[in-house]
Amino acid sequence: MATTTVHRTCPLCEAVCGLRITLDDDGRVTGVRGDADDPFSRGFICPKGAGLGALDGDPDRLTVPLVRKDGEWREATWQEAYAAVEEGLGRVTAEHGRGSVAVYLGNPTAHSMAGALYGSALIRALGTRNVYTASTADQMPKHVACGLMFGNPFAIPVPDLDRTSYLLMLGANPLESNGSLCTAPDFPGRLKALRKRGGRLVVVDPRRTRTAALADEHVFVRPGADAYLLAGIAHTLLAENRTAVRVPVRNLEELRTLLAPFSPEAVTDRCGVPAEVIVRLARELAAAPAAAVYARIGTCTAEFGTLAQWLVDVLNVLTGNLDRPGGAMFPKAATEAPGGRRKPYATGRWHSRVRGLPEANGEFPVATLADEIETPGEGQVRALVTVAGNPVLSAPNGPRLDRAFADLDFMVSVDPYLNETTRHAHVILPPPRVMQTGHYDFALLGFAVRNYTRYSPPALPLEPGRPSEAEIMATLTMIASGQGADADPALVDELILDQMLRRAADAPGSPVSGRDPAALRAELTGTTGAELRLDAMLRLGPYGEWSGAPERLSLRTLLEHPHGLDLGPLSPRLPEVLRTPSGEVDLAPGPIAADVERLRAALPAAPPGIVLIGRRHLRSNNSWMHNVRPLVGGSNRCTLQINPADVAQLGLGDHATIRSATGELTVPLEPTDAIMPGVVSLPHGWGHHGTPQRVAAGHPGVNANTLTDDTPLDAPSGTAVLNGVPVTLSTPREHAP
Ligand SMILES: Nc1nc2c(c(=O)[nH]1)N[C@H]1C(S)=C(S)[C@@H](COP(=O)(O)OP(=O)(O)OC[C@H]3O[C@@H](n4cnc5c(=O)[nH]c(N)nc54)[C@H](O)[C@@H]3O)O[C@H]1N2
Ligand SMILES: Nc1nc2c(c(=O)[nH]1)N[C@H]1C(S)=C(S)[C@@H](COP(=O)(O)OP(=O)(O)OC[C@H]3O[C@@H](n4cnc5c(=O)[nH]c(N)nc54)[C@H](O)[C@@H]3O)O[C@H]1N2
Ligand code: SF4
Ligand SMILES: [Mo]
Repeated sequence: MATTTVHRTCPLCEAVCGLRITLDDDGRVTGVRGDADDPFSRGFICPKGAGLGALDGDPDRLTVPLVRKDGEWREATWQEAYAAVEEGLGRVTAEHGRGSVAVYLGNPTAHSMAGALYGSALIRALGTRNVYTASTADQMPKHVACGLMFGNPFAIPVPDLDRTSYLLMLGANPLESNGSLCTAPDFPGRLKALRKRGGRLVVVDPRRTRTAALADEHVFVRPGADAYLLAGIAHTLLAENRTAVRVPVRNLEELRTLLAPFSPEAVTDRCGVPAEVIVRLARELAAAPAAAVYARIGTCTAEFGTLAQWLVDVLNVLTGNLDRPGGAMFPKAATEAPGGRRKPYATGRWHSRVRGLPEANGEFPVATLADEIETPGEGQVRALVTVAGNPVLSAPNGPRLDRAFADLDFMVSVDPYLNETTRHAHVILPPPRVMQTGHYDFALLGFAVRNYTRYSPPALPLEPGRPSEAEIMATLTMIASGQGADADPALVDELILDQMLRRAADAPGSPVSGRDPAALRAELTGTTGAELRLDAMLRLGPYGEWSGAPERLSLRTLLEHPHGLDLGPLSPRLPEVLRTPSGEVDLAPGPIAADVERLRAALPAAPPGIVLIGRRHLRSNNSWMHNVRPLVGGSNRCTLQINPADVAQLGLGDHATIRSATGELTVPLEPTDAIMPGVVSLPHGWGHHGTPQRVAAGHPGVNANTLTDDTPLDAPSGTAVLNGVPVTLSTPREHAP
């Protein structure tokens, strides 16, 4: 049988690896390998990428829309499904107003063109403030910290992995996750290269992970206490006069005052790291020729997540490593929008109805979505739109959301699967296969450790009448804005293009200043609205054809380079990227200073008994790859890791009942001395009950978010506390001797 070979970016995680994929005559994927000609990933591939064919061809993926009436699912045409959405959303907004519709955008929207290009248009068209995403179970603390320090929540420095000589990594396990907010294909190889060139890697984690095993040093930390450890390091740098600030800053003296209570001796009991280790880490960071501090999910979804993220970059600034090669640097993405005004970054511009929680980046905490659905009154959420999300398994107190969703008047989900969340929808709109979908990493290339760009056009055409996910999103936008399901979805793109080009032509310093927007529009190429918009962003971007940059990037250039284009190592970008009113890095912004008071107040608190944390597995991806046979089984299991000393002390057998403030589960134990005593770890994304996903149903596991509490939050960002959850363990009745 004949085969076709295509080269495309893997859409499954943040590492953006290039893949070489073979397809047979029927369009089935017959083989997936790393793309050796991709200048960034250079042939790297992980088991998930290798399983892309199985995922793409999963017979349990939906191929037509489903509509649910009187508890019965029925296959529907696209016209019928859209009409049902129009009726359902129309009914709820007519009765309860636009604010009664909530929207939840899940993790894959950060990987898809549809999510990047139409997510905010849909939100605007819905005209609601009930906006929720996976970010408040993830990286929102980093956005808030960077918004306050740099004036731009998306100006997130990344470790310059390939040139650093010292990397202090906290709460990240890239040997399983392949990296996050640090786009680096072959992260494991890049870490090995760091050590090979004489650099030092220190990993801080309550578990001795595979990443920790590869490091020069592993430091155990009490869950949720990273902010204390980082404050202790910063305190030491200041106390020992080991600072070398090289960027414009304000509030250095204020910082000194804020950190005064957090000497290594003061924080050691709270974070579980010996004072002499804290002092040594500070001295090593200060002495390294180039060093970077990098912290991820384990430090974000924690009680003091925003403070930890702030302290990470405080350390990068104090050691002179912010914005210098080998330190923590700001990438320059090919689609970065030009310009941007200086203005104060603020959260809490509006507040949630029930708990009065501040918005951050225009979102409310996902931890309060159930409150907004369950609590009657003016503004109660009665309808929900979910796109690429599975909050029943991914949000804190998931079972409560499960019950709340069952009570909605209307719900529509854009998702390829009927799963734990979408089973509550009245309409499911399935996007087409990965191979039928164009791919550009608008979000992730902004966090890449080398400047790089690559576009993957669809490898296969759509079946006649089948919309792309971009068209599904554009149609939902049309419905939400009142133009109706029959309106041409391409109008959404034309409207956005018109605004973008007009703004560029009007901006005084812009490379196309004074040009006719219609003439600019006529220069654009692309076969879809998404491609036209990508073309416009590339041309206006820092390497763009219209910007007069030597790379002269446009969609055409990217199509001519199917393996991607290297745009060089990261280069210093300050003060250009700063958007603070002062034009300086703010080391002690007001909301941070206020939250430090919370940190100080909790300093003497005795650490609770046993606490729960999460973990990831290389062959898993949040909740939605457990139906791919090659990826499940073996060590990819939903077990509770526990230190053997705790097993003995609690007299446990091979299972335990684990209880928290919100729920209880019975789980198989996996004793291992790789985890600290007093800490247990359960992966999230499991608990597959009541879905027709046949492989997943065969090994359901349990929903770790039964145990995570939706009440405590990282105050400044509204992020859920998924790590460091107090629990108790006992022998299950049915397992008692
Ligand atoms: N294979 C795989 N890859 C993935 C995903 C997946 O599910 N599977 N998910 C993707 C997503 S959505 C994301 S956001 C990224 C996340 O990418 P990473 O941030 O690298 O995530 P994890 O692998 O969970 O590593 C987090 C580590 O934090 C540790 N930890 C827990 N609590 C604490 C704490 O309080 N302090 C410290 N210092 N450490 C703590 C855990 O033991 C764990 O080793 O991964 C992405 N990639
Ligand atoms: N306890 C605990 N909970 C956690 C975490 C943790 O570490 N511990 N991690 C948190 C993190 S970092 C994250 S990002 C969240 C993730 O939270 P969510 O985004 O809510 O959950 P996912 O499991 O990623 O669900 C993705 C959904 O998108 C669908 N999907 C896949 N591809 C596509 C596509 O191309 N288009 C569309 N429309 N849909 C698609 C899948 O079928 C699935 O239903 O979970 C969070 N929850
Ligand atoms: S590391 Fe991520 S991007 Fe690379 S092949 Fe694996 S899943 Fe795909
Ligand atoms: Mo995430």
